[in-house]
Amino acid sequence: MAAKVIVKLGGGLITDKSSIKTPKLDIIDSICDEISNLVSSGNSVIIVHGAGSYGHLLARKWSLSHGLKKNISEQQRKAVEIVRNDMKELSGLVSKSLSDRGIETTTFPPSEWAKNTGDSFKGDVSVFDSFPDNVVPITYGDVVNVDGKPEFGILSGDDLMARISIEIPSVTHCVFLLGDADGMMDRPPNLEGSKLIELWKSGEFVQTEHDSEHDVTGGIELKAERASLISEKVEEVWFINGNFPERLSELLSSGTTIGTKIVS
Ligand code: IP8
Repeated sequence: MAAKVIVKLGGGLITDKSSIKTPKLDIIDSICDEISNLVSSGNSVIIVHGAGSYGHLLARKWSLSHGLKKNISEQQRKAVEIVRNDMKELSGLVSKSLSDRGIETTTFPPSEWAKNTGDSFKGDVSVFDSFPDNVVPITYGDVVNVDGKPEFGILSGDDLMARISIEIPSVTHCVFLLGDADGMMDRPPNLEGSKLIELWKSGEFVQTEHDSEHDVTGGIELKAERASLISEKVEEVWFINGNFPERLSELLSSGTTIGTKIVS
């Protein structure tokens, strides 16, 4: 049976997080190879991607996730425009890679259709379900307008994943592709001896580490929270190592792969 898959390309997977606007083009291409295989086999795919060094570094420098601050408002407003344009550029790299593989895409910049942050943001996600199976809609974490004094804030791709997966009735698989681990690990992946958790239930303890130097959104903790919310509705919710995108096809064809399955 054909699947409807929503995939998040983590920002740390498709960019070098520590170096401003540094895309990992070979990784983007290898993921797009895999996505084009999935689409050619009759599955439908929706892409959400993170910001990595196209968003987090400037957002952190100008405290964009905390909204407007009087003493730096001018610089912040400039930074908002820069990040929005940079995110369009990063998204353009993903859509170009897919179009090089013969896959048609349509991109929805959240700054143009979403308002407010967190998973209760305002915005109609039903549009992501309005395409033929051979067209791939793309959206991403972005700086969005926020009601009231803050004026703007950061809407994470993880919140978009939650809303799209929960509100589109036919989603069969929701996959978070990670850049630095095979799935959810029992302690930070850079620690020696950290082990893959194959099945993770919301509330089970894991020792995590938040990269606040590079990350203005919630890192693995936010992903885990949103994934467990999604797992109440979608049967197959997974964290997979995006450096091995072929694991996506393996998951679809055999029902399992190396990674973490999130259950409610
Ligand atoms: O990387 C963050 O989105 P995420 C968006 O999906 C920006 O959390 C602009 C930092």
